[in-house]
Amino acid sequence: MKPDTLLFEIAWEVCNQIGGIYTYVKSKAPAMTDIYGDNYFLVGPYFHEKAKLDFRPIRELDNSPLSRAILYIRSLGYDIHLGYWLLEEARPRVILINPIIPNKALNEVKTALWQHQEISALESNVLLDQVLGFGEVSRLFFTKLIEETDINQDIIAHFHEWMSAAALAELARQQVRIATVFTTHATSLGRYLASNEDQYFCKIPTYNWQQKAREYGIEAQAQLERNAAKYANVLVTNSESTAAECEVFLGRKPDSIVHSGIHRKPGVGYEVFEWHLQNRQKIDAFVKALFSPSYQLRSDKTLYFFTSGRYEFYNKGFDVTLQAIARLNEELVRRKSETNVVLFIISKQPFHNIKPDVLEARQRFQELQRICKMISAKLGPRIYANVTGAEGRKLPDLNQLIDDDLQMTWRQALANFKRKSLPPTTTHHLTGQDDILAFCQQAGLTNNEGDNVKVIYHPDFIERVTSLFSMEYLEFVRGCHLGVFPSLYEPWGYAPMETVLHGTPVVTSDVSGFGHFARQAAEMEGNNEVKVVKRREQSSEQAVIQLTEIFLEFIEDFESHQYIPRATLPKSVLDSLCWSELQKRYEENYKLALLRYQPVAGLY
Ligand code: 1S3
Repeated sequence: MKPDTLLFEIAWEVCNQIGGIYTYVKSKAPAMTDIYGDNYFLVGPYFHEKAKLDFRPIRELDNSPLSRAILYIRSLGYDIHLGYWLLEEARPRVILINPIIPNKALNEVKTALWQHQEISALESNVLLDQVLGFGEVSRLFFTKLIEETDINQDIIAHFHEWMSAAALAELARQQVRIATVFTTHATSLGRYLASNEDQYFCKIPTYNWQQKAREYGIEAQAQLERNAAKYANVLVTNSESTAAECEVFLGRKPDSIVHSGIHRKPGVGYEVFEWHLQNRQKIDAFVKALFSPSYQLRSDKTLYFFTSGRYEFYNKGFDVTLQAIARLNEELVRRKSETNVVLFIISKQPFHNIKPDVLEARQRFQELQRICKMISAKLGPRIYANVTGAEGRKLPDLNQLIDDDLQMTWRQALANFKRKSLPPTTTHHLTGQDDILAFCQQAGLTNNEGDNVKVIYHPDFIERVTSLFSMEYLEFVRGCHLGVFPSLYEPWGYAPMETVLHGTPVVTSDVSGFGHFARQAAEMEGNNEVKVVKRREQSSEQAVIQLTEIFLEFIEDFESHQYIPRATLPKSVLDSLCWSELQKRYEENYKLALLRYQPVAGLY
């Protein structure tokens, strides 16, 4: 590849976290900026509230072709931003495009879509309109950029998922001088069918994509996705099972399968255990803050389970996790077990605000911690001062050492730290009905003192700055005891992968690309760290039974002190999942795209 090749990666989740593609672009950026430097750009949608978190705009544009293309787009009245994505490990340059365009322009886009690709977008929805708006502005941007650049300069546009790729077919039709790669991380039909059709995976080869798209009301979306796959110079996906969907739903066999990777190998051995302990203490503090005003929950008898991911209740297996956890509770209560489990559910749902009760409990707990520190600071010297000859072996009566002021402060802090109601099951006030909350209510998972299982639903992704835990997501993962991901549809599966790679035991499913891969690799090396729930051919009920058994086994190991708190994967598996390795596969695909790209007339 020529050293001055420009590479653009376009994804709906750049600076916009929704699901796994966010983790994909974020974790890949450091490797890509290392290789391409200033010639590497990420392109995503501009949403003001999200962009203000970690996007730093570049206000002064130079006279480069890229700046000229940006100024041109602005002169057309569209909203486009150039800046940096402030990631921990890299600062990739980012172009954010406001996907909301004026109605007149949107209608023209829809007319062209019908005329050139016979896709009807009349029955639109908010997402589809935004996707088309984003597509149009990105098409104009790339077209102008090519006009402004030297004819010998290679330019590659790598699109991810249908939402970012509405421009792709039109760029091909207009023979714009740009090599294109399309990576589909899932298929639209797969997302719908997996949770609505029995035996979905067995039936994939029999489906008629058009009929199913019509049935589920996603024709325009499915057609856009199909055309992106059809007209990309190279088609890539992330696992064998998504490749099978591509052939049936997108009408094209992928040129290559590249797994989704991680930035760098996490630590191993003792340090992993240390990190677990440190982070677990932070989770302990959060749980204490939430539960102690109602009743005591002993940290040494409590296990932290969690599930996380895009809010797809059935696809991500939230239903199976909740049902299994409810059965686990019944069984632990029946056994009069002393072990408690707190299940955290981390996802993203619209909410009004964090519950004031939760913020207050956290603040009061911090106040209590401060007072405890103050008491110990005062008590220490008083204890030394009371050490005398023969009596020195006995600990003095501590109550005698606490003066009235300290007693009073302590009592006041405790008095404030009481609540008559149960600890909340959700940390935020949600804006609407929610399947997770509805299930917890109906199953009686409402954090009663007599129940062994408690639930904390955090309907926002964890970021150190905004989250209630005051920790990064991966620190939270490290502090937990078990990650639970019995997905029904999971083309790859970042959440289970990141969990086990950061040393936390994990349950995934046999439909997860990662689950399948890890199991195969681990079995070869006689390693059994990744537990797999069967979802491909088993009913949900059978999956619930299997998961409940896995939970119980885990707890029995914990109670008999046989539980090994940290998980590992074989080194060969870890190495092969780093972007530094996987990126080489993309280099091959980029070369292929450049080779294949040639402006052929009469493409349509
Ligand atoms: C998709 O993100 P999702 O959570 O919507 O892409 C991820 C990255 O390739 C993949 O891990 C996941 O299974 C897909 O579902």
